[in-house]
This record gives sequence, C-alpha cells and structure tokens, in this order.
Amino acid sequence: MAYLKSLIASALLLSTATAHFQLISPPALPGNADDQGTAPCGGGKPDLSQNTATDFHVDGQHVQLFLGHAQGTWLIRATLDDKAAGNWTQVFPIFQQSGRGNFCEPAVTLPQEWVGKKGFIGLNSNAGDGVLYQCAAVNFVSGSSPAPGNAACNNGSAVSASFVPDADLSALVSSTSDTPSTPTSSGSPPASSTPGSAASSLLAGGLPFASFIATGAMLLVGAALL
Ligand SMILES: *[C@@H]1O[C@H](CO)[C@@H](O)[C@H](O)[C@H]1NC(C)=O
Ligand SMILES: *[C@@H]1O[C@H](CO)[C@@H](O)[C@H](O)[C@H]1NC(C)=O
Ligand SMILES: [Cu+2]
Repeated sequence: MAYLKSLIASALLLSTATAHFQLISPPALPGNADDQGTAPCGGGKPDLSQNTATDFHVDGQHVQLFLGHAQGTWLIRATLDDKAAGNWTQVFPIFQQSGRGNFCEPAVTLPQEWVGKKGFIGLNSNAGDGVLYQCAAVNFVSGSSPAPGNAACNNGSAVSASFVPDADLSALVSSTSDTPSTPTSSGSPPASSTPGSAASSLLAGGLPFASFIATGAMLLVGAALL
C-alpha cells in the first residue's frame, strides 16, 4: 500500500512538473513555459517586426500540438494584428482531447483574403489550470500543404478527440471562419455551431467515452489511496 501511495504521489508530481502543452507546428514563439497563462501568447513576445515567421498555407496546413494533461480543450485562432493584440478569428472548431500526448489536425484552413499578409496562429488550452496561451508568427501564403509524414504529424496512441463547447475559449475570439470551404446556399445562417467538413472527419475518429470512464476511475482510486 505504501509503495502504491508513493507511486501515485510521484505520478502526480511528474504530471505537474512536465509541460502543460506545446504548439509544435507551426513553431511557437520562444518563451518560458511558466508564463503560458499570460495573454495573448504565453511567454512569447508577439511582434511581427522582430519575430521569425514561417509560411502557413491558407487552404490547409497541419497543426501539431502536445497536451501534458490527461484531458483538455483546444482553441485554434488567428489574427493579422502585428502585436497579436486582438481581432482573433476562430479557425477550427473547439475540441476536447482525451489522453496525454500529441495531436495533429492535418488541415487547418484560413480566410483566402489573408494571403500575402503576416500574422499569428494562436493555440489555447483549457485543461483544468486556467486558459493557457501560445502563438506562432506566420506568413499567410496561398495553396495547401499536404500533411507531412508520421514523424511530424501524429496522434498519440491513447489520444482521442470530440467537439465540445467551451465558454472560456469562445470568449477569446471575435469571429469564426470554421466553415466548410464550399459555400453554402444563400440564405442559410453562418455555420458557427455546426461543425464543418474538417469537423465531421474529426468526429469520425470516434468518441472517447471509454477513456473518460477509465481516467475517472483511476482518479477515484488515486484519491482513495492518498
Ligand atoms: C481590430 O479591427 C478593427 C477593424 O479593422 C480595427 O479598427 C481595430 O483597431 C482592430 N483592433 C486591434 C486590437 O487590432
Ligand atoms: C488525429 O485524430 C483526429 C481525430 O480523430 C483526426 O481527425 C486526425 O486526422 C488525426 N491525425 C492524424 C495525423 O492521423
Ligand atoms: Cu497544465
């Protein structure tokens, strides 16, 4: 019993000592992980006159991220503001990841009108320790970029995802552009709450109820022992 107790205690310590989350691609602005709670970019200092920007294809490019918690909710947003000071647009439906590890969305799309401009892609997590922030400085370029191979775009083996509402994350955007690329017929309302084509394929990945139950049970066992 004592052994089990210390095993669980060290597992809990380990999980608080490792990174909350990381925007891996496009590469996040450098910054201290302890400052990830600071808006708008965590420890990163957003300034297009100083930052190194990488190309981001508006018709679809992968976003690779890492979650250090067992479960968390994600927002991907973008802005043309040169200091990331505001005017954030939501560019992918808010989703929940279950399972610690990598997640890669193969094709995040942005507004066509952004081609030729610079700005930021922002990634926000809400995983039980407040809303956290990271950003990447990017050049918005035309066309799409096929998702790279498994080494650069992968999901952790125990990771699953589903679309969920998250009011804390929704509050961080002023507009949405997460609509399918094919225009809908005139007169239909904007699809702000309806998942787009990317959304449907994400959902097709399966619902994570089994892992919810497993995680909950492990937490209960841990709490009883401590
Ligand atoms: C947001 O966009 C509006 C309209 O383009 C502009 O007037 C405003 O200054 C922008 N705000 C920020 C913080 O960039
Ligand atoms: C990761 O999982 C999501 C949700 O199931 C899926 O849409 C996406 O294509 C997966 N990414 C990779 C690289 O397989
Ligand atoms: Cu955390």
